[in-house]
Amino acid sequence: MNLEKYLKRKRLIIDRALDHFLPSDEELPRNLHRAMRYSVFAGGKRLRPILAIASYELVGGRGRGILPVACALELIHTYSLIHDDLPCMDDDDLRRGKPTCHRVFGYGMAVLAGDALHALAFKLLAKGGSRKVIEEVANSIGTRGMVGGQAADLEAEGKKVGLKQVNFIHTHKTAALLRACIRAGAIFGNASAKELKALTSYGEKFGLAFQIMDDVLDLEGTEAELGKKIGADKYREKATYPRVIGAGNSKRKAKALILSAKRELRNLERKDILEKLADFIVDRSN
Ligand code: GRG
Repeated sequence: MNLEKYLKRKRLIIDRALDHFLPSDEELPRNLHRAMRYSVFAGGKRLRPILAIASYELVGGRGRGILPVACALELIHTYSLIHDDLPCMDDDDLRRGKPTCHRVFGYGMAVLAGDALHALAFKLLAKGGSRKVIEEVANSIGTRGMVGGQAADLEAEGKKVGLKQVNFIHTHKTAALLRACIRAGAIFGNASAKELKALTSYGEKFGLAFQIMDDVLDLEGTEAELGKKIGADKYREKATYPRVIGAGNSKRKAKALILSAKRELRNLERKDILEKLADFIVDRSN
């Protein structure tokens, strides 16, 4: 199947579902709901819900029952971006090509919009009805996942770091949620033990490669393509792969991880989309 067509079709379905699940702009408190919708519909790639759906479909899942879970993953991602952009974290003015949530709605409303998206995500996960999926996602975004990685990332700013530390940050801050998206789709679709094992390994490698390429794009991308200021990692002396091993080696590492991620799928059926998604994230420009 053509990946571009697949992405377009899934994005449409996901956006319609997000629109349905989010409170309307007119519901009180209006500014809070406007801030939530502003950030969710600012134009993300919808990679996380698409990974969950693709993984669900790989294990034989069909239909739209996965949508509350898929949308929950996008809401969690958006909450993390809103909080990450705040002055107390990365202090960014631009996200997804638009002024960041706190620039438009103020600091307090941005914190609350993130909190409310987080809460709504768990309501949707509960609607999905799988305790295992709820646990999977909660583990991936807590202290042993995204939030723990973000804490390590903040602490590493401006300090000399080694590969071990950068790997810890990347696997927790970014890869843990991506891996959970793939596992959540598989668990929701009643994956076999063999399928879940292969998809978990694929998710780990995919997640790390994704963050390494994000580091590279911060150096080599453009503001127009990325929809955010570039060079911010260097300016803030962030713990990144290029800082430790250089941009060329970082790209080689990401490509090797993607090759290895695809190899994990070799004994599975219906792997076409996940293989193409893996190539997409190393070839992407945003
Ligand atoms: C604040 C709890 C908390 C966590 C923040 C996700 C995160 C942790 C920080 C975001 C900083 C960042 C840019 C990390 C790089 C990886 C990443 C999440 C990139 C953005 O994801 P994309 O490219 O974004 O999928 P879109 O906009 O397409 O959804």
